[in-house]
Amino acid sequence: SPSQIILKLMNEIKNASETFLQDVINGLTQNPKLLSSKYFYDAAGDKLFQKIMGLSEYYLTRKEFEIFENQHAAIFGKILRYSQDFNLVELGAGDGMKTKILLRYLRSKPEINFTYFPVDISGSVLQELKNNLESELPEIDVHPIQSTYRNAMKERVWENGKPTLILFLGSNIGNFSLNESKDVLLHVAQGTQTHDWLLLGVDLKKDPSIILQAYNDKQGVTRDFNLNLLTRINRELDANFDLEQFTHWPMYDPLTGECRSYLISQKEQLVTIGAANKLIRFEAFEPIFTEISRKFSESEISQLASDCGFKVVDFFTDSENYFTDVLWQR
Ligand code: AVJ
Repeated sequence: SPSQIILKLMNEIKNASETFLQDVINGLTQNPKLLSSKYFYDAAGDKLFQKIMGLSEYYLTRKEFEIFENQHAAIFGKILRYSQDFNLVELGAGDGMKTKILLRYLRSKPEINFTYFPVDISGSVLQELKNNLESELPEIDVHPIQSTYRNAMKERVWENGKPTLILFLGSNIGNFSLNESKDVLLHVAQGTQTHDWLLLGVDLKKDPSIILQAYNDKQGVTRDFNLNLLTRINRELDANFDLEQFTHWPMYDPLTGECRSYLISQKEQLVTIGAANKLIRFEAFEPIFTEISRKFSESEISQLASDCGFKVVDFFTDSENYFTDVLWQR
């Protein structure tokens, strides 16, 4: 009944804000302090990330766009030879701008039959994507799923016996530690059948200065994106972070391929998290670790594939070798 649906929704919202509060308190009472980058993406964070994707320093989106524009037929050639009727699942779909190139291509082929399942933790960005596709590509069957990657792969609402192609684009896999990324990809493997496909967008190791600039743009959009996490905590968890007293500090380690972002407390200070009635103490210049954006070499990608039960079918790479979309098969 309608009232049951409303109760269920209210419960989901309550659970989501309780986990947010728990994660924030857990992270800020650890040493070193940390916050998960998955909480960047509220409505303001979605807007800031869209702005980042348009920055000249942020090459990732542009390069993946180039790969899709020039190589979509080659990418799908491999898959379509196998089946023309499949589920298209996208983990971390976001606003789906790049994916639209692929969707347009698939729609232009009358023999192809597919349903698109975009998965994202941000409800607002999924709604935007759905509205956009309804007006631009109304023939496409779209089933948005608001969920984490892990839960989506556990629940698999798309399961219908047809082959599945999972899209995991835009270097989203880079947001995890190496063990976590294996864990996520193992979940993907467990949630697929033999012969299913994964198209994984990975940022390649390259000149460290190019990487660092992508996370330290001149206009300070990435700084605002990082700081927005504190704004979100202030608003949703009744906290009182003073944004003037925290600075954005990105760094790239060419050895591990990790680009890490921190927020640095500019002085010794106390911050109240009202929703938990807790005080958090910061030392002068104490960091909060907020994000990891991992870069890989091709051999590391191949190793990751075999560790997670996939075979590498092919690498699709841009003209400068900055970014790759690698096709794996179970
Ligand atoms: C959306 C995770 C791919 O790590 O490059 C952009 C997010 N963070 N600038 C990335 C991000 C800072 C982005 N991903």
